[in-house]
Amino acid sequence: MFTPQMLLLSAVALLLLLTLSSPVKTGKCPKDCSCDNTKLSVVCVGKKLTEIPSADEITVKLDLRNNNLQILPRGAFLHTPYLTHLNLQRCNVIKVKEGAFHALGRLVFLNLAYNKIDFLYQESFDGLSSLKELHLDHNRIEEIQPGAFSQLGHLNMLALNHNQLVYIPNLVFQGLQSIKLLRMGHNSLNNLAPEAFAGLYTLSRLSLDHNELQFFPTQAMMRLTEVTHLDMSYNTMTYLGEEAVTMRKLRHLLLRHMSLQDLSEQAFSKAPFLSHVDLSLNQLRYMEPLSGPEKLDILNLTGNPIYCNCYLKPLKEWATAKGVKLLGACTEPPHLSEELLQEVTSSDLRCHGGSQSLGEKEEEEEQNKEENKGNITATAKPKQRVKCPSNCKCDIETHHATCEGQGHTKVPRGFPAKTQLLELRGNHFHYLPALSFPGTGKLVSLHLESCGIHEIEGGAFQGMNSLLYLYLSDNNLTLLDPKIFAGIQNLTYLHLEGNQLTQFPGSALSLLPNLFVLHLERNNISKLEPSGLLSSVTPTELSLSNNSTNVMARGALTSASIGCLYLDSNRLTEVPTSALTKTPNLEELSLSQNPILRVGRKAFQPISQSLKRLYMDHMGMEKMSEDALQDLGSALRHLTVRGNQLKELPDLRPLTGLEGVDLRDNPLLCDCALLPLRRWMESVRFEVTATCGNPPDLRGQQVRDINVFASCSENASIKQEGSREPKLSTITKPGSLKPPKVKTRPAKSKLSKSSKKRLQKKSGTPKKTMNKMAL
Ligand SMILES: *[C@@H]1O[C@H](CO)[C@@H](O)[C@H](O)[C@H]1NC(C)=O
Ligand SMILES: *[C@@H]1O[C@H](CO)[C@@H](O)[C@H](O)[C@H]1NC(C)=O
Ligand SMILES: *[C@@H]1O[C@H](CO)[C@@H](O)[C@H](O)[C@H]1NC(C)=O
Ligand SMILES: *[C@@H]1O[C@H](CO)[C@@H](O)[C@H](O)[C@H]1NC(C)=O
Ligand SMILES: *[C@@H]1O[C@H](CO)[C@@H](O)[C@H](O)[C@H]1NC(C)=O
Ligand SMILES: *[C@@H]1O[C@H](CO)[C@@H](O)[C@H](O)[C@H]1NC(C)=O
Ligand SMILES: *[C@@H]1O[C@H](CO)[C@@H](O)[C@H](O)[C@H]1NC(C)=O
Ligand SMILES: CC(=O)N[C@H]1CO[C@H](CO)[C@@H](O)[C@@H]1O
Repeated sequence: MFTPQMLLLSAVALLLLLTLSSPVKTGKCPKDCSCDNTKLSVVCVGKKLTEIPSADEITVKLDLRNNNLQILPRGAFLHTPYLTHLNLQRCNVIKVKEGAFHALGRLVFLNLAYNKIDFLYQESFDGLSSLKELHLDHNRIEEIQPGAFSQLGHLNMLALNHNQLVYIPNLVFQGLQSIKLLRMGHNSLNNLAPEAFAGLYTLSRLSLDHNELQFFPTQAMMRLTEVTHLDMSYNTMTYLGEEAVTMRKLRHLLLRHMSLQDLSEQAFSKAPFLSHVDLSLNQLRYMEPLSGPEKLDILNLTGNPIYCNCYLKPLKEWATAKGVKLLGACTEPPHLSEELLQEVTSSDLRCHGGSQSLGEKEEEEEQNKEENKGNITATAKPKQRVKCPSNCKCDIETHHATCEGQGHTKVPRGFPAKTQLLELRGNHFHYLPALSFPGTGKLVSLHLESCGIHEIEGGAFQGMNSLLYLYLSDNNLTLLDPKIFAGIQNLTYLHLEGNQLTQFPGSALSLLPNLFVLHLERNNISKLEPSGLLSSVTPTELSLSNNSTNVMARGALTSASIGCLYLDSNRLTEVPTSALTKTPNLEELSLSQNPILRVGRKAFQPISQSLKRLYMDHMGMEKMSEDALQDLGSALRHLTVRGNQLKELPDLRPLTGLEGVDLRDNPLLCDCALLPLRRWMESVRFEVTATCGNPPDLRGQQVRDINVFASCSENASIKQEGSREPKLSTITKPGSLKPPKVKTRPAKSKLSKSSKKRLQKKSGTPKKTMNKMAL
């Protein structure tokens, strides 16, 4: 009746029963391992272990690097359900069976790098519902079954680099709802299915370098709507066609060391936010100006065999006009060899026989020709013969003209027709009539700061079709004529800060459909109301800091485009929740330095899906409702409540997407009641800065550095009935914990000084990402 298999089965069952039912004693440490009961960590590194040691049930960190586990069976970690960190690097793992990680619902970090895994099953990672980081790099993965990651809804980082992937089928990454970083460099990818990246709505960084892609995988990449950084270097592409890169948020694109010989001038036309394009170490001999990206800062052409002749001239002029930094050097012709592209002047770029390229006909070109006769470096020569108004300077090479602080009382006339930047700050214009700037149709940037301007007639800027930047800061404007911006519909950046506007200039702004950034700081706007026509403008960044705004009416702001809103240093007394019901894409909000003493329930509910950075420092805030932030869920990345009067904090644990929290300078009482906060700080993988307010001898000290917790009863939070996890909400119940008993060493902060600094910087005041002047 009994077969050997059955015997074996019952033996296994018995063994399992024994293991499971054996009494769990605190302090028990598996053979060959070292245990730290303070940190609840068990370390068994390099012990030739062939099975998972049975660590204490309450173990939080388990380090099993350098062993010989080979196969991770189903339910391999059932006996350590509280694990948050598990390191299985270099364990000779060949197979991860489906369900291997069942029960590890608290695990946030799993390292399986440097093993021999070749296949990922559909359910390999089931159960890891809190996992944030998964390292699978340096394995032999050739295939991933769709659904392998479907349960990893909190995963931020997935490393699949240094494997043997050849092809990525459709929908492989479905379920990764919080993923931000995906590494797939150093594989053998030569093909990506069109829907390979479907569902990765939160991914911001992707690396696909060192693969064998021969074409830019346009279709697959189009699905990555949030990606800002993409590394495709070291692939085998030779050409980039029109609209090859169709990625609407991409800012940094690395295409180093490929075999690019040419690219369409429209290659990036569907990547409007590119600011850094690295095409270094390719085979490009020349390039056309790129159309599309309006905010390109750097174009890296280092290590390309660039031929610096007249065909490069459009690129050079475009770069100068747009403020694009061209990195790299000429290879040919010999007399320009190794000359930096940044330093070559437009007039150096000539074709054989001295002909001035491509049919330039404008007056100043003629002048240039004469001046440059027979002397390549003649651009340093004074340009007396250039047309330029008196008391002004006009530079033909850069297309800049300046009359800064020359006491002009009328706008000078007669600038070179190709002038792109006009600097007029610090004059005394007071009043600008209609058509104040004739013949400036090429102007891109106009500076009129501090000119005492108190009135501008409608149509003053008419004719400046190319204007993108207008600086009217620090003047005395109280009201804007509804037609003031007529004729400059391409304007993108408008500076009106430091005037005396008392109303939101909605009707004037309705003529600017392309406005991207609007500065209205330091005005005197006290009410924001729907009648102010805020909905007629569509900037992505709106700064209303340092006004005296005390009212923000329901529906005052209805704009799908607004992403950043700065309302700091105003007189708001509550979070303007109802004003934000129609701003579904708001990602950054600053309410710093408003007298908001209480933040109530669901204060951020209307923007809970989009809000990533929230600044509420120095408001005198005394109370934050327990569920003030809970709606924000996983979207919120940075939270600052520095410098308030908070004695208690709401539970921050539901904010699973956090990357930085600044709680400094609040009157937190640093005693055992704060242990749960300290525990949480240590359990999360980002910087939480908090300082003590009391008792007096600890005031100002970092919660992470103090050692009062050493003397707190260890069972305080661990042995609480029904919960083995630090409970943040117990902060609100000081005195519920007993005084010192067990002497233990305080855990040290694991972050290096530099990373602390970095994070402090990040979580300080709102970072104004507004664009610098591009010229
Ligand atoms: C430009 O490319 C070179 C060569 O790849 C590299 O060393 C350099 O760091 C790059 N610079 C920037 C700003 O991209
Ligand atoms: C070109 O002009 C520079 C000064 O502008 C002068 O030093 C140099 O000798 C000139 N070279 C020739 C070939 O004329
Ligand atoms: C400005 O906008 C108009 C249409 O609104 C467009 O035709 C024109 O090309 C733009 N000019 C520039 C320099 O972008
Ligand atoms: C005009 O504005 C400047 C700077 O904003 C300010 O210093 C000056 O007092 C203002 N003048 C009047 C008359 O309001
Ligand atoms: C702000 O506007 C109010 C009227 O709304 C006015 O009384 C006050 O003087 C203005 N303040 C400044 C600094 O212009
Ligand atoms: C707001 O005003 C304060 C105090 O006058 C100043 O320190 C701060 O820099 C101002 N902020 C902005 C954005 O203008
Ligand atoms: C911690 O454990 C000790 C003894 O085991 C017990 O006396 C004490 O009440 C416990 N403290 C809490 C807060 O449970
Ligand atoms: C010009 C002006 O009135 N500025 C005010 C903007 O709002 C801040 C905060 O209320 C005031 O301090 C400024 O005086």
